Amino acid sequence: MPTVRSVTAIEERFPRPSVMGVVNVTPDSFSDGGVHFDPTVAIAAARRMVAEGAALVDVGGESTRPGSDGVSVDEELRRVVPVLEGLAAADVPVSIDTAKAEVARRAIELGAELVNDVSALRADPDLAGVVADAGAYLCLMHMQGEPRTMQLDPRYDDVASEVAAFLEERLAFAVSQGIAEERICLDPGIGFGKTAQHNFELVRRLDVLLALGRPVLIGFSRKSSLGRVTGDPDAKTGPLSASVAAAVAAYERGASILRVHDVREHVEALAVSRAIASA
Ligand code: HH2
Repeated sequence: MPTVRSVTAIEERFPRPSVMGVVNVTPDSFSDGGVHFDPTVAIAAARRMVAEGAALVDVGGESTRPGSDGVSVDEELRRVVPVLEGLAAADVPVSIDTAKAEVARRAIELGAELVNDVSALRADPDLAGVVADAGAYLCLMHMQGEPRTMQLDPRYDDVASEVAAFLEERLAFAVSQGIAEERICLDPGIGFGKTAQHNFELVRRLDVLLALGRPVLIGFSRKSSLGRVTGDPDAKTGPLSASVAAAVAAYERGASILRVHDVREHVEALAVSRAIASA
């Protein structure tokens, strides 16, 4: 008889709303580049995020900001391994923001529970096997183009249905590779090959994505669309107030996991939204 592995569904492990704190161990991330480049600082920041109510922290060693080039496996490991070691010792729940199988494998060995792959299993043919073998959680994100050029001229006929169709196909692929569907969440990829209008429409029409039946993760925090809608047409980042508004709007339209840089403010705002919903 085949053995049936019991799996905790991602929505049980990270119930709505769960806040994912961003810890970029990079010199060049768009909003916090260099801030957490020292492992001691990154570990302290991650611990503070959990104390402020984050359900997990997302550790990334490669910037995917518009215009960025990739980094090598060795460099990415050099950046994230000391941080992952420190977080394992501190019992901090971790997600690894990587598209590389080798980085994911090492991170999972060091306790990472979730692999956050902005390439949705398109960049490294070995990544699906690493996630499947470990029984890790997985986030599949939509991106049009690649970081170096994705913001040059993004175009869609119908952004919500095209993003949903892409994620439906990547979800089927992940499941075909042995990853339990219950372990997977989906992300429309705010800012990844999208105009401000596309980003806002994706949140307004989140029901199209939710129809796929998987929890949705949204990362709108500090993104430039928020700076543009609040008055700066050349903004490279967005303010905290606008980030909180976008996260609450996404949550109220059904998002489960909110990926944010400023944990305390988002946890507090989401608590108000929840209180109103259940009053
Ligand atoms: N956004 C960024 C990076 N990883 N992962 C998911 N699932 N969703 C997102 O929206 C997302 C992501 C970009 O933001 P940040 O990590 O702050 O910057 P950088 O890529 O420059 O390190």
